[in-house]
Amino acid sequence: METPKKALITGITGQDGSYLAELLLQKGYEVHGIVRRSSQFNTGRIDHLYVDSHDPRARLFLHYGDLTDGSRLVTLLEKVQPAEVYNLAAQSHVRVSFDEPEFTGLSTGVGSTRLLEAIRMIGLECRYYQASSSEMFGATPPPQNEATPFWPRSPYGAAKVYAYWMTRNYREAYGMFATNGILFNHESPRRGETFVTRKISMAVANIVAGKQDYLYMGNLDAVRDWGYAKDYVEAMWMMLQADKAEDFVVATGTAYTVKDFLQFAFEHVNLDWEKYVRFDERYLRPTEVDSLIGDASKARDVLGWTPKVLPPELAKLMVDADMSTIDLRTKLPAQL
Ligand code: NAP
Ligand code: F7E
Repeated sequence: METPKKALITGITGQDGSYLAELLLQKGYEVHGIVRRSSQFNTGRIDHLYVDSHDPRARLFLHYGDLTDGSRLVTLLEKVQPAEVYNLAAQSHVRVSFDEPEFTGLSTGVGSTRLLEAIRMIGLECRYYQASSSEMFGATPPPQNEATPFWPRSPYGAAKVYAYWMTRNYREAYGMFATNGILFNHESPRRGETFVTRKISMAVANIVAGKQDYLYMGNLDAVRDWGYAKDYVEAMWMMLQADKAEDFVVATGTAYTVKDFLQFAFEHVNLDWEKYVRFDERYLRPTEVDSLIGDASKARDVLGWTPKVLPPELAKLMVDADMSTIDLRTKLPAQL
């Protein structure tokens, strides 16, 4: 039997990590994931993939680790010897990054350098994917592509710009196969509950079930290019199969406001969003990113990647998923 290819995913417990693990397992990989130790299990998004490691069929293996702990990254890489490393771990919430700028820099920014340096130190021959973000474009007007200058508007965006350049630097300085996927917003039923699309889809489900009266929100005029996370992890994998390491924008090219998304989600259950949504300045950011609309023609032309799900359908599938699990939730999410 052929030895399976090994991949290591940081951030495997997150939205993208869980879809990527699914994809790689389907493709026959042996998947290793780094999990942070917490006082409660934090593996809810990947539990359905887990087979006890004593079982000979097990192909998903989890290891404790943290991007702020460089020596652990060295020992893990040495032990696992992955052919592909996907660095998805980050403090990924833009609003929270204003509250925790230092931690965001240490994990989202310097964490990437720790991983790249660990790979270099042990001389591991592997392909490296860095989860870069459209937030790096910040205030630069759309459409944004690989040549668009960065103008980050948050500690999160600034940390991602640093990680982007470190990835390029390791590629140019040491000849590493290190690539940046510059992904625009992507969502799913597994999206964290405090990101805007999921906050909306959960609120719709809660309102229909009579568990919530109002939805408190911030800036409804921001324009985003929302895609489906399941489509986007395929682009990550394609980037590491390419002939050479390059950077790629991944986006749908569509532009909708937060108001539009509210309308798609509420209309799906025949409700008028304006009757339920109220303003709370807590959800405003000190500096906002007004408009992100990606031009992913390079990913289409070089990798053959195209998105399958676009925002109106995305809103509906997220609402449907939250409606179908509403009875399993015992309490409302905190309005963070
Ligand atoms: P997510 O759901 O917030 O998941 C983040 C993951 O990182 C979680 O597994 C989290 O672990 C882990 N993590 C956080 N800090 C860590 C640390 N110090 N050490 C180790 N692990 C740590 O994010 P996502 O939406 O899947 O996004 C994946 C990546 O793509 C992130 O880097 C994000 O910044 C980037 N990105 C996302 C989007 C998007 O629209 N989703 C767009 C562009 C780029 P816990 O489960 O323990 O918290
Ligand atoms: O906000 C506005 C908010 O938090 C989208 C991350 O995955 O994508 C994500 O960052 C917009 C913003 O995502 C609320 O002001 C209004 O304009 O869902 P979000 P984000 O900040 O775009 C990028 C590409 C990443 O890389 C990040 O990791 O919605 N908005 N009212 C609100 N946002 C939230 N969260 N909550 C509100 O109540």
